[in-house]
Parts: sequence; structure tokens; C-alpha cells
Amino acid sequence: EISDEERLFDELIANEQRIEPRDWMPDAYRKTLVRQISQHAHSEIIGMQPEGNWITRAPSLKRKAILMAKVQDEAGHGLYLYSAAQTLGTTRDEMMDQLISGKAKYSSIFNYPTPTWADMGAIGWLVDGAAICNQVPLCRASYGPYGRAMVRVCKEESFHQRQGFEILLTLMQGTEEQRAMAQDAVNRWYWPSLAMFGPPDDQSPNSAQSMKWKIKRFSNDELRQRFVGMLVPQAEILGVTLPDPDLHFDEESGQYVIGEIDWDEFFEVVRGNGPCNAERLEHRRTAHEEGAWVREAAAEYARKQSLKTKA
Ligand code: FAQ
Repeated sequence: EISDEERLFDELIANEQRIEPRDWMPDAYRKTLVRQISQHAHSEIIGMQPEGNWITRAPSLKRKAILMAKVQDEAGHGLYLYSAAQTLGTTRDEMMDQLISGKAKYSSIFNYPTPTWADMGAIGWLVDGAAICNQVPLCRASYGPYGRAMVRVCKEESFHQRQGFEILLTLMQGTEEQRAMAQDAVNRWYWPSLAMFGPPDDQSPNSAQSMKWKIKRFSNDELRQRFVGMLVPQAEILGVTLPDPDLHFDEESGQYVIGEIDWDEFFEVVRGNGPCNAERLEHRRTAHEEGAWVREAAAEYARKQSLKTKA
């Protein structure tokens, strides 16, 4: 027997309307949203580190200013997303504890190192490019606060993607050494960026239900496919080679077909055993500890202000 509340929820979903924080929702819907939104927030916050690594060494003042602005945008996206998750009844402290204790997931992609300046280009072009592909459909997610947050986030991501493309384009028009550096960065980020979309559809336990609830609009493989189709012409303009000898255009489906992704590597990274997992968490933990006095001071200030208004 289905309750009136549940019937209303189902109707809202069926009619492409939005679920808002005070609306009734099934526990499992709430749970999967907290899971996805908090993972997304953690990804933005941990994702500041690979690029933060280059702020002090950007090759010009202009590049430094752009990179600082980008990394700040990522912090903003993280805070936005934590706020969206909080509307579902989870506190910021709970989410932060899960992140620094190593229990929470965040995107696999941020566990790879950034040894050269060209990595800033490859991250913008490939990682932000993948993020846009994945996140544009999330602007229509059935949960209001998440969908609305994604609108602004996507606008900023498209600027990030272009600045990455432009870094690579500049390098590709440079010396032989600079071209090699750009190609090397593309070689290292290409496969991990394809894996960002998540496991193949037949190994994606959450996709079917999330699509029924209209949180996700497309499957992991569909979005990955869309992304490759976007990359091929852009790689041609850049003059870089995508490091997949099996990549080819399939006339019948009208789509590019990619080679085999190394899923063992992906699952190892997700389990915490990627090249930088330990370093990323350690850095986050230290920053959290070193920021304790700021949180204490803010709480104390808020306490005194509330005494003043009572008086
Ligand atoms: N890494 O059943 P599914 C950015 C987990 S972009 C780690 O398919 P779902 C911008 C998944 O959580 C990056 N874990 O799961 C930026 C699940 O585990 P669970 C962040 C992954 O949720 C750029 C299990 O595998 N973007 O930050 C990954 O339906 C540059 C089974 O998977 C988002 O989070 C992975 N790559 O689909 C920032 C977008 N993939 O939770 C800085 C929003 C899967 O059951 C610099 N999220 N897993 O324990 C989503 O769209 C979805 O959550 C997916 C996964 C597509 C990521």
C-alpha cells in the first residue's frame, strides 16, 4: 500500500518537478543524494590540491592569477555542495569527519600527481571537460538544491575547461620540449579522466535507481561516450595524440569506440591505493587541524553575538 506522501513524491518526479528540502522523500532517495553530493563536495575540496601544487610556480603573473582564481572556484563549489547536502539533514562536521577519517569517497582522478606545468593544461582540458559532461545533466537533477548548485558550477567549469585547453594550445605552439611536455601530460591524464565517469554500466550498482529518481539522467558509459566524441576534434586542433591505439570511429553507431579501460587500476585507486591517496588525505587532515583555531574563534564570536542580541 503506497502512502499519499509517496504518491505525491512519485508524481513530482514523473512530472519533472523538483523535490525540495521540506518535502517528503523516501529514505533511500535522501541517502543516495547525501552520498553523491557529499562525494562531489569532497572531490572539489581534495581537487584543489593537484593544482594548488603549481600556484607558486606558475610561469607568469597572469597564469598565477588565473590558477588561483580556478582553485578558489573549486573551494566555492565544495562549500556550495556541502550546503546542498546539509539541507538533507547531514551536518558539515559529519561530512568532514568522514573525509578526514578516510571513510568517504572522492573522485579517483585527484589521486594522480602533477609533476609538470602541462598538467595544469591537461587537468583543465580533460578533468574539467569530463566534469562538465557529467554535470550538465545534473543541472536537471530532481533534487532542487543540487540541480541549482550545478548551474553555477557548470558555468565556472566551462571557463576552467577553456583555460586548460588554452594552456595546452600555447605549449603545443611552443618549443619541441614544450610540445613533448604537453603530450606527456595528456598521456597521463587521458585514461584516468575516462575512468572518472565511474564503473561500466553493468558494474554500476547505483545507476538504475538514480536514473529512475532522475538524479542521474544518463548512465556512466553514455556520458563517457559523449566525452570521447567531444575530445577527438579538440585533440586534432591541439595537435596532441590521444593515447589509445584502439580508438576508432564506428560508422554503424556513428560514435567513437574506445579501447579497454584498466578497471583494476580504477578500483585500486577507489580503495585508497592510488599514487597520491595517502598524501591527499594527510594534507587535508593537517589543514583541518591547523584551521581549528579559526573554527573555535568563529564559534566564540557567534556565541558572544547571540548573548548581545539576547541582552
Ligand atoms: N571515483 O554505482 P556507481 C570535479 C564509486 S569533478 C571514486 O556508478 P554513482 C571538478 C561510487 O561512488 C569530480 N569513486 O555510482 C573539478 C560508488 O561507490 P558508493 C566529482 C567512484 O554514484 C575539476 C561506486 O563507485 N564529480 O570535482 C568513481 O551512480 C578539477 C559504484 O559506482 C562528481 O562527483 C570515481 N570516479 O555514479 C574539481 C559528479 N566513480 O558511493 C577540481 C557527481 C564511481 O556506492 C579540479 N557524481 N565511484 O560507495 C556522479 O555523477 C556520480 O556519483 C558518479 C558515480 C558518476 C561519479
